[in-house]
Amino acid sequence: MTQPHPPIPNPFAGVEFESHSPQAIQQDILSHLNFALARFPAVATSNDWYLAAAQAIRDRVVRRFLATSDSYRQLKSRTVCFLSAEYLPGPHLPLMVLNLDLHDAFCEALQSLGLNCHQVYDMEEEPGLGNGGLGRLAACYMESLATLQIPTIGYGIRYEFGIFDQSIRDGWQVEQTDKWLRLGNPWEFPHPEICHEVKLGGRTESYHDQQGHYRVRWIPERVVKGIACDTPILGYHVNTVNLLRLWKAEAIESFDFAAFDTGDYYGAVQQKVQSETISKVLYPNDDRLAGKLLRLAQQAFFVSCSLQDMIRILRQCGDPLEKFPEKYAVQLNDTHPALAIPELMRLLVDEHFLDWESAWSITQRSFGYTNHTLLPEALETWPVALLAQLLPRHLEIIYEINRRFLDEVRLRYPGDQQRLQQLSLFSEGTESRVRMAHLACVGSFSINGVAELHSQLLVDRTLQPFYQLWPQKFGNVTNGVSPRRFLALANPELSKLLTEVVGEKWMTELSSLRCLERLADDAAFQQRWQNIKRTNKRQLAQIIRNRTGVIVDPDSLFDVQVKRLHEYKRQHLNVLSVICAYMRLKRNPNLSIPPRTVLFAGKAAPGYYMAKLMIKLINSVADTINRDPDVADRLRIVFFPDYNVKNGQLIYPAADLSEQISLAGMEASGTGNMKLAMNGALTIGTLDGANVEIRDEVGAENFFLFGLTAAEVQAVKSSGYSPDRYYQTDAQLREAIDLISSGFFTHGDRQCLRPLVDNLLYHDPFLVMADFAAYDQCQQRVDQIYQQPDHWTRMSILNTARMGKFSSDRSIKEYCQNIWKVSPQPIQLG
Ligand code: 26W
Repeated sequence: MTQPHPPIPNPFAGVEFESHSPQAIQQDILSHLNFALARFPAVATSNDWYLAAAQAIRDRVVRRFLATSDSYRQLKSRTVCFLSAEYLPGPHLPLMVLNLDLHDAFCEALQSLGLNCHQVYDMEEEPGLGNGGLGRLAACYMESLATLQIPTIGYGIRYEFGIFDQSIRDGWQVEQTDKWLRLGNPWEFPHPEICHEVKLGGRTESYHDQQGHYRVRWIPERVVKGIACDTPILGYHVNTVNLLRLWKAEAIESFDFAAFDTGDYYGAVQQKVQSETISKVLYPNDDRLAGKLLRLAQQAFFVSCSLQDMIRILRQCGDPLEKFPEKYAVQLNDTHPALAIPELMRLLVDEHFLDWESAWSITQRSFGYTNHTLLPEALETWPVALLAQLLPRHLEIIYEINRRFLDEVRLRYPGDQQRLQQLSLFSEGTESRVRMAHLACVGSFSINGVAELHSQLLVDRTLQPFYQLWPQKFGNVTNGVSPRRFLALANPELSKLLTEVVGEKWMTELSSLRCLERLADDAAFQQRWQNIKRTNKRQLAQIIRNRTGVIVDPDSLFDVQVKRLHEYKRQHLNVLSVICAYMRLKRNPNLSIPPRTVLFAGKAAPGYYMAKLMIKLINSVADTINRDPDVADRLRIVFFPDYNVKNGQLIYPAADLSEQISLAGMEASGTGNMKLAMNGALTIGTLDGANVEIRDEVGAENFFLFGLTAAEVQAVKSSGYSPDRYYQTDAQLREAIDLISSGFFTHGDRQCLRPLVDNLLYHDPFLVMADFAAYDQCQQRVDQIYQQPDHWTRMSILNTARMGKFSSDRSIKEYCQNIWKVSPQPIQLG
């Protein structure tokens, strides 16, 4: 442990050493280019300039980072510890510049060096340390927590390879490894001295200590070390810089000298390689559990490092372990970090010698659990055999938690055998498994879903028996997104207009955009609104052309479905309706519908065959339709490759229509729906996830609703669903499906898309066929209204005006008040 340093006077006290003038920034950039990168301007590459510029900005962030850390050392209030296996922060530099209020000075400084700030921003590789919604939400929350000046540490894994890069070859997805660290990461501070050891494998042994207490020790097969890699998270126009601490796995010794001495050089190095493997790569699945030992090791690794770190800090503050729940609110971002519950028990009982009851009381008062999915196949369960192999002590602890929990249940519901089975942390099937959601429920004081409907379905279905036991634990916090990133950075033109109307306050009080309502019918304002959308669409059209070769018309309706590829999200429903529109146009070239550009983007999990086939379907239909001169100026389809935060920021501002067409009851919340609506896109969607609340806010008349409700879905399924009925009775649907089957889109190949068609005809687990007619009709209403620009623009303005609720600031305030009981701690710069 580091010794506290005797106080020394602050050498910078009273010194104005941080200037925000363009000249000072320019000087700093040059100085970093010279002294940090050992380069001079004449030979500097674009990446050198990016690194030097980033470091100049970083200095200003670090000053606030240190002030924040220093102030938190004396903190008596609670710190939020956000545990998430995934973070998708997007490019850091533009956000840091915005949050420091340095945009103009920074661009001017670069200009005087002959550089353009957008070209410099473009050099940054984004950290793709997540799959989709869950990881991006974690990043929005970290940004809002800093903006709201809440002491926070985000803990996670520093994957060396994040989510794969996607390209499209012959219509199929091709995955490339993401090498985000290749050119250096200026935002990361590695702290090898902040490290914790994590045990894995082996066996346990019981013994009696000197006082005669029964104790257990774990004799691991191997031990790995986690090194802290810190990224500063700056709030908007505040001095707060919170900490994102990601753990990198290393071997405890670089070489096993015993093996080395016996001449087994490779064996010696192997151990090092094996240890480092733990944080090597992100699992690219967001649909089902890859029942992989390595994934379990990742989860155990990062929760153990994080909890040991919290205990270290607690000790450093001189507080006893009993203070843990007063010092920390630990939030579990889904069940991926749920092993934190047995791990905290293990640390308290085995390593710090607390008795079980005290340890359990500490644990239960520390954790909150957020559920992000209702899909049964995405609810994590781990085979007992796997846990026994990798985490034998955790398994014992989980058994003990379960034993005591079920005793409680027996007292509450005497003789109710079925309830015991429903609630047990273990499921009994062909192999026994641990249900991680149950573990999270039992070990937490708070359980929440991420949208009203989702939280209701948790209570009514997925976690119903837990709700009956502890209704007071349950709540809802509807997701939100950062208006700084998804409006201010993504859509500078619209932001300027918003600031002109309401002032800058919309950036932190998004509800203030309500005053736009009074301008919704103002012709001059509408014109400006349309001009901005049009400019954004022109820019996106250019990018689409550069990246895909497809030429799209900026005056067409930009219809956007961007999200992970998944059957429940129903990209194929969209495609079927596009095919129907195509056929209508072929039959009747005079059809009065506006030209449309249908844009898709998203990654498919590499092992998810149907999702990959959906990408192939989209591209096949796109190729065929885009090549047909009959519809050349009427319909275009684009698959925009490599959807990530950066590309999302290019797409949202240009969208007219936002496709949120998941089967009701399947999408926990959605957050793309919020980003798009904020940017003035109108939603076509089902009553699913946060769509329900978006529609409530913007008004039913400003939302294109279609489809079965969650309750109707359940009724259809339980009365025996037959997709074939729709094929038989709906001539248009049949024609679209037959066209795919005929090989029309696949150069005569009738086999290629067969599994997708068969799945629709004979299984259709997500009721594409049942919702088709309603969707297709709804799209025709969209066409009609788009042809009335005043009407459409009014709806668009009202969407942006009424999205206040969906700022992540609102979500975080609810977590702070209702769950974490924490309050802002402003930071003064010394
Ligand atoms: C075990 C494999 C696995 C991996 C990741 C299963 C499930 C996940 C995530 C929970 C999937 C996810 O990202 N869920 C999304 O979370 C968002 C933020 O709350 C919601 O907006 C989305 O509706 C939800 O799908």
